[in-house]
Amino acid sequence: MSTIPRQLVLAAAAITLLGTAGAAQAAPVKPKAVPYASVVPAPATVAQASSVFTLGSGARIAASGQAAPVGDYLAGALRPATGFALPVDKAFVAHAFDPIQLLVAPDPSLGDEGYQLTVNTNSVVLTANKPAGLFEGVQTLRQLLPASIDASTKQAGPWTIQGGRITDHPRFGYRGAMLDVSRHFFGVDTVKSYIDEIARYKVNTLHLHLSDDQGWRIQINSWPRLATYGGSTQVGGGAGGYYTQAQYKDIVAYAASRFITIIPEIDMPGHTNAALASYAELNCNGVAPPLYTGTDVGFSTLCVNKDITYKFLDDVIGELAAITPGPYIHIGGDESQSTTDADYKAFIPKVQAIVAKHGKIAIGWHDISKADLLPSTIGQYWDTTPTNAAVQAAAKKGTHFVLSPANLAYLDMKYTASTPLGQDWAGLIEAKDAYSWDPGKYLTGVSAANVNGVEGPLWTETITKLADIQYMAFPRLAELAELGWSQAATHNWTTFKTRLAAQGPRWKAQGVNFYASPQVPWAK
Ligand code: NGO
Repeated sequence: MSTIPRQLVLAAAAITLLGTAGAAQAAPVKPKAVPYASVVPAPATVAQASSVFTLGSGARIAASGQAAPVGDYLAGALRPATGFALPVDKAFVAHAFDPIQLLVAPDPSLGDEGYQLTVNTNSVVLTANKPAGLFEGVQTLRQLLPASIDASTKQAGPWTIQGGRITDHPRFGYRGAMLDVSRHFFGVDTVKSYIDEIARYKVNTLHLHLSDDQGWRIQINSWPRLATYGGSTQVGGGAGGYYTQAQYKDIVAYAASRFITIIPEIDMPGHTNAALASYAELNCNGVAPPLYTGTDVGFSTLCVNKDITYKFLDDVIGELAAITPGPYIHIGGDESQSTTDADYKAFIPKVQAIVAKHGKIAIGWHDISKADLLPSTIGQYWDTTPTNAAVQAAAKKGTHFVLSPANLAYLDMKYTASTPLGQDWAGLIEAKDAYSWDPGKYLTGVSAANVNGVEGPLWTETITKLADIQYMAFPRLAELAELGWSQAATHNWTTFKTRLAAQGPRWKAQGVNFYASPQVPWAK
């Protein structure tokens, strides 16, 4: 990892000294730029030079063809704090006079999300094999500007970027966050804000936990009471809510414009009280239970032996698949304590078949490993110990996993005993703990080749607003994103905590309510 070259620091110090001594011809002081070593997640290859680029008020951004939407996004990100017009030049393929150039050009070595960023005194050139890579490169570029770039109002500048070259690509293809919108409901704007914040750390997946005992949060036209009745409350008895299909599509499109795939989850066969309360015929005894606003788990189950259950799931998954362009439908499958083992093992294959019929790949909490899995089905590991016989057996047959160990990756765990929000059943997760594991080596008997990546779930039994989401997610989601993106060789808490520290002023500028862990030497 490079830092500011020592000679540059010394030269700057010498110039300052000359200045105070009142020297006649003081050389212009090079503006201070953000060192490459403060980018989170750490890029794969970094070569910092001594040149510095300064973004001027007349700057244009060249971004034509496939690069154009990313150019618009970059301009939108930089306009508020700079106050510059930053027109996006879409007419040329790399306009040589535009100081910022975004280019999609075939380079398989960069893969789907890799990019190369080259900065010298006169230009910033970002190239990628795919638009997604360009977008991830833009996140790096934003972090190389002073933290005040993230303010929503005009700031002073100067808008410097350290010269050099970064070549980057991710370690894992799946880098996710999960938001539980069932225990407490969050509106479209809150979800969009969270999408914007997670995109900064190259997170590319947002899993929405759309149903649970306490609330059903997505309109299903063929079973309308799921949302209108099943979505009418939440933990503690508040009003709840649900997304119309139009609102869900809006979230999906917004996420896609940030290169984030939405994964909708309908939890089953347990965690289904909201559905069971909405339609009596889904219950084995034909009686609908009351709505539930507590926080117990494991008490509900769909009626595995009724045909109507599979008609219901076919309708729900069919409607959801039709409005979900991403490849996955999450089928939950966790904590089915009220379903017999035999029923569970019969149920999971049937649901996988329904998901496949609608052209999607099933993901389920790792509990599904005890059932027969389709080769494409993915497990999401959430236990607190790395050894699990059913998971190992499934991996041996080829199942891939996304890792969310509850004692390392759960964003709803408290940081310390005095954290006002969250739970502690899986333990306390301070900043250092969240970084203290290697996803490639975590699961006993499962090779890194079977690990698709990581996800930070935020369960919301105690979380009621955006500021709470932010407080639990940051800094830990940025740490998890680094474990997912950065190469194993960069893994080092001592250097990482300094990089993480550089995010503090950025979150402040963005108005993000982060937890200022005493383990991190936060930059001012
Ligand atoms: C568990 C449980 C959820 C809880 C969460 C709270 C899983 C996969 N199922 O994780 O219902 O909300 O813990 O931390």
